[in-house]
Amino acid sequence: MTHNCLKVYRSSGGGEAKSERTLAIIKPDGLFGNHTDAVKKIILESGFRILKEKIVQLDQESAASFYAEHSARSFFHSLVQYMTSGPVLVMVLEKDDAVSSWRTLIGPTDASKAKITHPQSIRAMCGTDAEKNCVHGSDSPQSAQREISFFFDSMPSGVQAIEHDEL
Ligand code: RTP
Ligand code: MG
Repeated sequence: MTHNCLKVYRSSGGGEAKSERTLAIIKPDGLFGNHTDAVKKIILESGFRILKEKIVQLDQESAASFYAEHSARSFFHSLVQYMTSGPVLVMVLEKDDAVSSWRTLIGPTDASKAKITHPQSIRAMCGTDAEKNCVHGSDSPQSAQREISFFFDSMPSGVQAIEHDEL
């Protein structure tokens, strides 16, 4: 039996490290731009384990549901259009402090600013602007649990899984 937000507390020579899971997405611009291999290389070299992955095509209802917290924002409609413009690669990543580690690795939301302030970040590498920023990362352990469940437990009917050779 697996747990979506499993935390394993263990001794690590003086401190406690917690193994944690987060949801990462390579968004349509990342897939279209052939950035998948480069992003996955960074993920693995940073010590994450990719526990699960699949390519899916979101429809408007499922994209809106995934980003429901932003439904009142001016950019919401455009965000839904963007996230449904092509397939996305969703991954469950695991390592100590996975949520914050992955957020640090991807960098600021606005990729155009990330190119200046965080040039080593993933969004600086493959994002474009405040919307088309190549990758997603859960913003808290609670969000990670919801988002992992969204894609891997109760797949909404508007999420179309696409054949993936590596699985
Ligand atoms: P994400 O959820 O995708 O990991 O991104 P985030 O936490 O860094 O940013 P968030 O505030 O949650 O926004 C979700 C996504 O909405 C798009 N966005 N567009 N046009 C805009 O001003 C704007 N602001 C945000 C981005 O695709 C952002 O990742
Ligand atoms: Mg967010």
